[in-house]
Amino acid sequence: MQSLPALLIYFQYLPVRRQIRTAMLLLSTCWIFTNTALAQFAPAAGKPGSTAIKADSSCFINWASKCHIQRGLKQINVPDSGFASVGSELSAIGPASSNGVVSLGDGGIATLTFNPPITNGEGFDFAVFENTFLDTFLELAFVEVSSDSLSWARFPNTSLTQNTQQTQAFGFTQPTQIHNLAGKYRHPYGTPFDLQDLAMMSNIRINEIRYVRLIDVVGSIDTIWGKKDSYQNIINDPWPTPFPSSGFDLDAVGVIHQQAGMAVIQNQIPRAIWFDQQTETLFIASTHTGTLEIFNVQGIRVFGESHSIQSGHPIQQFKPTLRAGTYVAKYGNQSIKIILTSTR
Ligand SMILES: [Ca+2]
Ligand SMILES: [Ca+2]
Ligand SMILES: [Ca+2]
Repeated sequence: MQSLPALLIYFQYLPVRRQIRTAMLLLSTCWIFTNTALAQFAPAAGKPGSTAIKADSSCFINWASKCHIQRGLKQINVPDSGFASVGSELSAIGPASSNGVVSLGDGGIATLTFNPPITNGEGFDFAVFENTFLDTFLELAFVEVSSDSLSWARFPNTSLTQNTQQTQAFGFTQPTQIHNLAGKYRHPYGTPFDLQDLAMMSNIRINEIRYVRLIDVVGSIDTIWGKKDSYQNIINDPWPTPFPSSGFDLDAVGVIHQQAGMAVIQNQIPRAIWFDQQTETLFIASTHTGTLEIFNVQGIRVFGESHSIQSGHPIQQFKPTLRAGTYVAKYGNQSIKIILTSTR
């Protein structure tokens, strides 16, 4: 191999055009080398540079209030393998480490509701908790957000895991090879997401994220079933997993930044009932069972229903299905005036 001074002398006597071409070749080689070297993402929880956030961190100010699960099969290429069955919709509501976990199965979907909506604050805005107990046994899910539950935006994600050899059911995945996929960190650490990553998406409002959905990555490297990251690489994830706990096991989603509205009301007004005029929704905060009653301006009761408040559901919401008009809503010993502008 020639020494560096000898190479510089050689370079000096090259024609100018070849000098430019050689310099460009050298630069692009350096660029590829640097990017390959840097194409590693944040490491496992507890390691320097990790972005993992522990469940008991004070940065979490709220948790999902509702969840809808669409289960996936235990094994997507075996139609009679049955659906994943561990946990229920309740499992993903409330703080991490409460109510157990819900398994999504191959390609299963969990849609979570947040009230008040998540907003794009400084840095990370929410984090997803999965139940894995090892830094390298990772089950992954795509993360999508929506303002209206109709139009969704997926976080741009990367998997650098090799995809020529299938990761087996209890095989290993390195967190440094994964970016912006839920399930990167072991329990009780959350994988955080920054809505700023979706600032260019016109179909959502990043300061009004009412829904987050998690879609299990079908980890097969077979192109028929496999799922791709944002760069069209097939994502290798433990598969097949023909068990009741198949697929992504969702524990919780913690909120870091949320709209101030209801939080202010919650913190400053110790009311059992209040009304959000914008969405024409009643909110009931109570730790015991009570009766919600609504009266029209003539004082006639037009609605009455007892509400049992479940633990983990400190606030319930209710949209009155009444004619447009002015009413009084009563819960416990508190009453408020509500105005409905459209008949439902
Ligand atoms: Ca943010
Ligand atoms: Ca999976
Ligand atoms: Ca849970």
